[in-house]
Amino acid sequence: MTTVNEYLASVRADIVKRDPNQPEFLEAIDNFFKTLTPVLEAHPEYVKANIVDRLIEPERVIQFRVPWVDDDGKVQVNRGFRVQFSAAIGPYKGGLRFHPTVNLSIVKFLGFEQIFKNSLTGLPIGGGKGGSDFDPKGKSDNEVMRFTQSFMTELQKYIGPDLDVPAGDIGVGAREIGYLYGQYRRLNGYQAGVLTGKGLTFGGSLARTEATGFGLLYYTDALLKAQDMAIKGKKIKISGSGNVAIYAIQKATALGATVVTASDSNGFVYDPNGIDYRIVKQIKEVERGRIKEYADRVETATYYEGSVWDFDTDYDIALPCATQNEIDGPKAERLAKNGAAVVACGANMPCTPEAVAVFKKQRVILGPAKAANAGGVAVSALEMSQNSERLAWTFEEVDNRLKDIMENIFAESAAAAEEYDLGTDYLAAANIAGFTKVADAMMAQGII
Ligand code: NDP
Ligand code: 2IT
Repeated sequence: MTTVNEYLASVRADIVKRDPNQPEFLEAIDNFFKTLTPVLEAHPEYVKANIVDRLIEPERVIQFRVPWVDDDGKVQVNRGFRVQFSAAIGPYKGGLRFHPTVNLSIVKFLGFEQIFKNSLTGLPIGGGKGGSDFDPKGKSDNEVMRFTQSFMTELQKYIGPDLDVPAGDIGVGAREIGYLYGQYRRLNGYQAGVLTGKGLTFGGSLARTEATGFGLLYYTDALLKAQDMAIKGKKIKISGSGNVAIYAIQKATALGATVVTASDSNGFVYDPNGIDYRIVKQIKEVERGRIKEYADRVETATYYEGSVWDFDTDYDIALPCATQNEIDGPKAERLAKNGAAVVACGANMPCTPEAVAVFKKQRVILGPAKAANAGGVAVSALEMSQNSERLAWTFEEVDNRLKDIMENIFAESAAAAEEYDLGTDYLAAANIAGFTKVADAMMAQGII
């Protein structure tokens, strides 16, 4: 009889053969497979129904040309993607990323993780992700609009409020969602629920902008409480200075912590007195500037080139909120040496497998991305609910629901950790809890 580990190894070998050039996707699969053995051993019916092999193959992959004209009148061509990974528990749901590094491997890794993240929210949303290798940096508003309209002209054929509901991710914020929605509406008429993260005047939800960052802190708070720790008084290192980072800084500060760093892909600022999220917001959201400018405005802040994770300072909690694989093995060793006891992931897959192994060895507790950053998509699902009932909830109502959802995600992970005797391995626990619900839905729906 084939053991569970032999089964997983043979599924993995098939992926490597089919998609030899998708390292990020393979990394996401490996992270997942490492944690699946106990649940598959407890549920031989999942293996018999070949659930895992079916899950790792997207239900649909769409790739398309995005031609547009820049401000100099030059014709540019970018590549667009939408990976509709799994609709087992609800319409495909997940963000769009506009960044020069976007390719099929990145979109598939994000789409795959999104399935289980969305399952953990407890809301009826399946997993998908999309984007383009378009770089919004340095582009005029008009260029972003023309690109975005071209992108949506093709994407609109494949999405809909009950089919697939995109939102933002890296490089896609309020401006891009506004243009995307405008073009969708022009082509199809009013359909508020086709995108989330919309502006408040056309169907957006209060607290969606804040949701991922706030949710990250609600999750971290729950995780700390379970270890008899508290956020109040803690020193926190945050990477990134975009949507997730800004509101993580705001909520961490409100909960009584001091956030000493913020970063971008060039460098980072360090301020032992605490980073002021309002200044970061002004620089990044309003002026579309660089984090370096923070140090020009705040006397106690210093700017350094390079990665914030290579900078030595004593701190308690790490919140990576920039991008995948930002913390590798050596950076993880440094993090542990600096005294950090907890890492909670605002970004998707910010820690390499080597980093995760270091955390395990050094007893640094990891709050995995699927759980810790699920607040954004959770409030996206609440935006879909509000669009369906044609109502708008108050900030307080959405924020309270977000808090409940994040606490529930931690509680479910903790329950899975207990059931499978995983200690504080909340990565394995979140994978198992997210997977079980999707697997049960797939079992009930037959071989499709
Ligand atoms: P933004 O585009 O608003 O900000 C991204 C931030 O990360 C910027 O500061 C950017 O710096 C930095 N960054 C991006 N790429 C790199 C890189 N290669 N190296 C170093 N820094 C980098 O994106 P978000 O804040 O929305 O997303 C951040 C992370 O959170 C991503 O991993 C995303 O998938 C994840 N996430 C986002 C959610 C959301 O609702 N927005 C929900 C859940 C997860 P620079 O300006 O120099 O590029
Ligand atoms: O990674 C993510 O969860 C997001 N970028 C948010 C997705 C969403 O649909 O709100």
